[in-house]
Amino acid sequence: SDSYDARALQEKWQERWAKENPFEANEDPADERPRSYVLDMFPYPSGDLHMGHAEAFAMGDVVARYRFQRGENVLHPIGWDSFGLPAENAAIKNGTHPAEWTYANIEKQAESFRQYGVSFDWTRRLHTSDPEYYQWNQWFFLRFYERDLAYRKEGLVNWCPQDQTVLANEQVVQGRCERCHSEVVRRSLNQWYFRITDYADRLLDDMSQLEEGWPERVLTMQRNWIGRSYGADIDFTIEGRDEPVTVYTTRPDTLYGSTFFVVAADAALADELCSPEQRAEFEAYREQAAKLTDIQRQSTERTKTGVFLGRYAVNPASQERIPVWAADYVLAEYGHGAIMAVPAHDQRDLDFAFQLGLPVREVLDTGEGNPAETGVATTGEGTMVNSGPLDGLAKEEAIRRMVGILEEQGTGRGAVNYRLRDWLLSRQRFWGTPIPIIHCPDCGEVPVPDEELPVKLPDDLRGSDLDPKGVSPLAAATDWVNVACPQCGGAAQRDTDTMDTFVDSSWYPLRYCSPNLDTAPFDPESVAKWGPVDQYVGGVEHATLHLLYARFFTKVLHDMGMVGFVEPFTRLLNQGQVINGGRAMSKSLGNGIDLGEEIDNYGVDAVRLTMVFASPPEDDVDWADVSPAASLRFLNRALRVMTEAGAASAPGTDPAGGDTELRRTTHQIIDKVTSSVEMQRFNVAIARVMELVTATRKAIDTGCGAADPAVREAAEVIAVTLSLVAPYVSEEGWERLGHTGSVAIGNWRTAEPELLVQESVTCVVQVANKVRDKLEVAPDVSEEELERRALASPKVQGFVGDREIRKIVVRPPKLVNIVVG
Ligand code: ANZ
Ligand code: ZN
Repeated sequence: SDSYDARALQEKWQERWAKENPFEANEDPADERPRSYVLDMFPYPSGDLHMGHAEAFAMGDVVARYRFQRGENVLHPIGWDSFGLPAENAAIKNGTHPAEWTYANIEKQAESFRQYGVSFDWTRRLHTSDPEYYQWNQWFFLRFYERDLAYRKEGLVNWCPQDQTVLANEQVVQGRCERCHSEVVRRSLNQWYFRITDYADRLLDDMSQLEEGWPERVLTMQRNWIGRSYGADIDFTIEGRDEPVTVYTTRPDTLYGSTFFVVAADAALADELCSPEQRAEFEAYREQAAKLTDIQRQSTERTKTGVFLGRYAVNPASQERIPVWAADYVLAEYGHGAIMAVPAHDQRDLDFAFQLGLPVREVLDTGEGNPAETGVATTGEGTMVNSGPLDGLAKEEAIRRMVGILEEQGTGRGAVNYRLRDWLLSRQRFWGTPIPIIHCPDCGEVPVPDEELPVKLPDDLRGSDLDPKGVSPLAAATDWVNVACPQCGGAAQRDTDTMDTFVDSSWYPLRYCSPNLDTAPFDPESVAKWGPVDQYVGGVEHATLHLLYARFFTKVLHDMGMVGFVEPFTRLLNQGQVINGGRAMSKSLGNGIDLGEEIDNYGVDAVRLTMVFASPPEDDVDWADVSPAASLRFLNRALRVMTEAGAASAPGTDPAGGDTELRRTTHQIIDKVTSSVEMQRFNVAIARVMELVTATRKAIDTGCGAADPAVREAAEVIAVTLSLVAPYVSEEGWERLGHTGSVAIGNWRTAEPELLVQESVTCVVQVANKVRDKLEVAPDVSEEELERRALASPKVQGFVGDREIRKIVVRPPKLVNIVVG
């Protein structure tokens, strides 16, 4: 066929780029181009690149290449998020060290990225599993520890029975492990945490800086995840207990409607409050409840259950005695682990009351019927009833009044509550950053001194040494574990847990600014020049994981005086997924598409073009609905146009005298492609380039002919705009057009305003009643614009000379008459 040889083009240009490194960010302070930082979420080296990578990196590359074309000094680095479980599981299976699998996959992916033609600065490459990198995770941990932002506590944690490790709340998705999808169970363990809750308010409030640049749905997910609510803490006296028990409520106005009190069944408080008569029943219930997963516990479908604890609490407003129950629908780790139940106005409480025959008292009349009769709790606006001093008030006023009363009595106070929990950091697995703490029988927790970092992973564990056992495999490496206490010199032991790998990804954008620095995690001056990231590109699955953690880290580093900004990512683009036949690709469905095969069949450019052209970047690409073969045909057409134009004229030809119609089309397309790329409608931009190819073909065949300067201009614009998605064909076309350097840098064109005029009208300009010039203007040109253009005309200026202008008659769009003295 007459198709270009994609493989040959790829080899040719890869070699050229490897030699010339056109995408290296420039650190020279004399370089005055505006700097920008474009970052794709770095990959996990799970195997070779797949279709998902191909899509994400094609989108990120459009952004980066556009900025290169606009003449910016772009930082577009690449590295690997190379710690984590899959490497460890592969090592167990193969009897090897996780490093072998990890670094082999990294090499594979690096090679594939080069082939894929992504505009990376390869000189800044990093791998988080290198000690040169992870030593700084340890250094940060120690700084956090000094600031009381890292601490260890015993508590109920999420445990993945499959992966045999704890998980952060963020890694539990609908009650299942984010990685292996096993149902998560609860265990009580002594674990390390980062105190992210100290930053809850700032994580919420600083989102005002992200409203322009981040997708609304990600902001909403973060807001809900942090879950700030305003309400009150109310102290209930418990009969027979000295200390009152505090509950958190968002509805202090409903206090008179609280007809019973519920403690989380798995909280220590339930055990403490249980009377001897109820003990047996309670313990049976608790055992039953412990078997449930979080999914089951939180299900609204499930019939509510609970057990009376044989005790009474006293409502601080009404002084009424109310029974204390234990139930599993109240969560031990939220609020204070106990609630005042208001069945009339909270559906969960109402279901419980109906189930267990407890009284329901309406305290806010909403006109929607009494919940005691309808079984539907009312939550809207209305008038307070059955509430002593609150009667007759509206809800908001009643909330304020009740908080006032409680504060006066000293039995309650306004309070803010968050859903966000501290970040559980420890993992009981091997392939991660060792926690730099030494446990000494005499001195307790002792930080590893900075000068002893990194605490490197031992390299003699492999295969079955890494079998998950519920404790870290590091515990078995006794040579590694047993050390002298840095404080007293006595026998002590290293902490054997490793850090959550989300620590690694929380600060890698900063590391790229000075990737080889060995005296600090990054150079603050360099970060000040490049940071924050202008455009971040990656999947929405990180909305409450990586993105929340990276924001937290940035704020802490800001407080430590290391970075000048508080938000790491100014703009965020979430690309969609590549699916096939309407379904996510999966082994079990057998609908996987192999990226390597697609590239072999159609070439890199056609695959990239197909990804970007399929839909707006946020949408999924269904590979069953697209045609890489059609993309390839288009690229062939484009290359032929560039080739023919190149053969017919030389670079530097002035387009001014060229075919006007084609020139108009070209400049309108420049304008539309530019605005489409800026609005991240990359698919629309490509559609416009396709139109330009068609118009240029037509001009060559049946119009002005290949040698017309307008054809060269159009062909060059095709090469430049196409370079955002099809780097090989556009480099080749650019070369055939007679250029020597890379097409990719600083070649973007700006549309000439005159040529953007839709349909132009010829305007006659007279000087002293004689026609002296003709202007092409828009039909709706304004008086001022027309006058300005007439006076700017060199011909008109020549005839006016130094005579005085007496009067200018402007009749848009057709006539300007200049009366001179
Ligand atoms: C009384 C009440 C009356 C409530 C009413 C709601 C409506 P958010 O907004 O999510 O913060 N609650 C408090 N601690 C709880 C726990 N540990 N487990 C389960 N539920 C708990 O929710 C706050 C509300 O959730 C609180 O306000 C409390 O119920 C419940 F008409 O108190 B409310
Ligand atoms: Zn000691």
